[in-house]
Amino acid sequence: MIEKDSLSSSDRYFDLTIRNGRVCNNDGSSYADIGVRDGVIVALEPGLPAGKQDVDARGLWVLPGGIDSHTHIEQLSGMGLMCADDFYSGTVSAAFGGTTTILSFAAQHRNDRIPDVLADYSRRAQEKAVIDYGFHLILTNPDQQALEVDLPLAIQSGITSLKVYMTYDMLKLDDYQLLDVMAVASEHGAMIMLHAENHDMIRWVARRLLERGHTAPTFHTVAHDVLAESEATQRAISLSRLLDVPILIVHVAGKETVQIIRHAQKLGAPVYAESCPQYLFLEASQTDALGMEGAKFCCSPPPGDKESQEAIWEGFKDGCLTVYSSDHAPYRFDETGKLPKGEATTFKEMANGVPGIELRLPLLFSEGVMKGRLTIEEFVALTATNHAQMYGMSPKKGRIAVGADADLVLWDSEKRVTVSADMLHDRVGYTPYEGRELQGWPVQVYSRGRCVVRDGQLHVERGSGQLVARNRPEPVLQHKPSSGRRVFGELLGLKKFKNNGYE
Ligand code: DUC
Ligand code: ZN
Ligand code: ZN
Repeated sequence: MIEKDSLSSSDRYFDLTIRNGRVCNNDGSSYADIGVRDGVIVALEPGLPAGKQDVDARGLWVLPGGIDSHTHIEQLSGMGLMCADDFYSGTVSAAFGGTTTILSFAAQHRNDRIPDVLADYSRRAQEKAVIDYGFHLILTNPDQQALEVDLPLAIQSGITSLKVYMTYDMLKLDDYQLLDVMAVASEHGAMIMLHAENHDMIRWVARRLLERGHTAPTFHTVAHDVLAESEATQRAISLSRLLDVPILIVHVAGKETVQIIRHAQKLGAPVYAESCPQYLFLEASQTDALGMEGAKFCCSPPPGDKESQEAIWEGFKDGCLTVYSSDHAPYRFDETGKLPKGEATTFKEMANGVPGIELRLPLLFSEGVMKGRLTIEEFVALTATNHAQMYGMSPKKGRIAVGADADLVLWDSEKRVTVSADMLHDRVGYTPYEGRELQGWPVQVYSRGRCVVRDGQLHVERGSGQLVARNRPEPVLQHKPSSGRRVFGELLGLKKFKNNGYE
């Protein structure tokens, strides 16, 4: 039996205890104390003795650290624009918002070799990150070397997810290439994340708009019609069903897209989906009267109308949408990002994306949990547990449990905050959520038992984050090849990932 609180702090068994808080996971909550040694949770029960560092969490929720599985950090865009956040500022900002793990993108440009890309991003993150991190590969050149050598090696090394684009001149893969990549993912066990928008619809509409002088940011929304998203999503799902391989549609915006995904899921297709704060809390019409300022709200796909917002809420509630990520795309409102040609920048030339890494969780806590749209368990699932499962980080990440990393966030559900760009820790300089009143805030943040944020201060060093070891995604491991596609797969020599495949 461990001695009680009278032990001197150097004799205490736990390095850290968090006591008297209400601990919540994706499947329930209870009052329990948490004991941490060497960065790992080793005890979880009421009545633990104090550790060397003892935190009183009375009156607070203790939740798993947030996992943000869609962030763009220190990434060069296809248009050659560099994000404003590097792995230091991006991870500091994430931590202040209650996130303890990010997955970011290692972006291949068409002439880059995949091993070089991965090595480059890993080196930069290792030097700067203050919380744990991992990478998805953005694949833009699925040539023979990539398909036969580099991708299989990357997947085996733990890069078990990759993002591919169906639009953007510099990034886009055609359907044939998408099938090639899906076949590799199926054979080696990786999750394909798809940016699903119809390239030619966008290109055609954009040209007509520009020819008629409609260049302002608000026309970005017109060019990216909701049908571009829903058509491409339907097509991506058909391609994935042809090969019977799991996919995840990222940054879902529109109601029709949610309906298409739900329909496919009802048919038993292994289709997963993500949405983001901008599709719950921003609206297309917000850019109408803003002139160039509208660029601060522009991302792809663009936010929809009220009905689409409702559909995203419903999708989160009924499990159609599995992960809630920021899609933090930090571009400044100047020539480095949103305005490469100053006031003369057209909607086609501005950097795409909005910042949100720090406000992702407070927005959902306030609007979802505090307003009764989500239970706190659903909040935990959408912000942490499901990400860990989706990207092969369970059981170390995403839950408060013995054996898991001590990634813990103390939430004060009474604390009220008015959002302003000045209080945030990214390097963007604005937020599309300026002036919002939020209730509930992450007041203390621990990563592998290290206090990262407390009393509004950062307590860890640059470079103290670690690369997260990643297994294959659970939806990939659990996927049972459909018997209806077996003969087809055998005829084409499609090998399934060995753990559950045909062999
Ligand atoms: N896709 C993203 O995932 N983020 C920003 C812009 C984009 O097109
Ligand atoms: Zn995208
Ligand atoms: Zn993104």
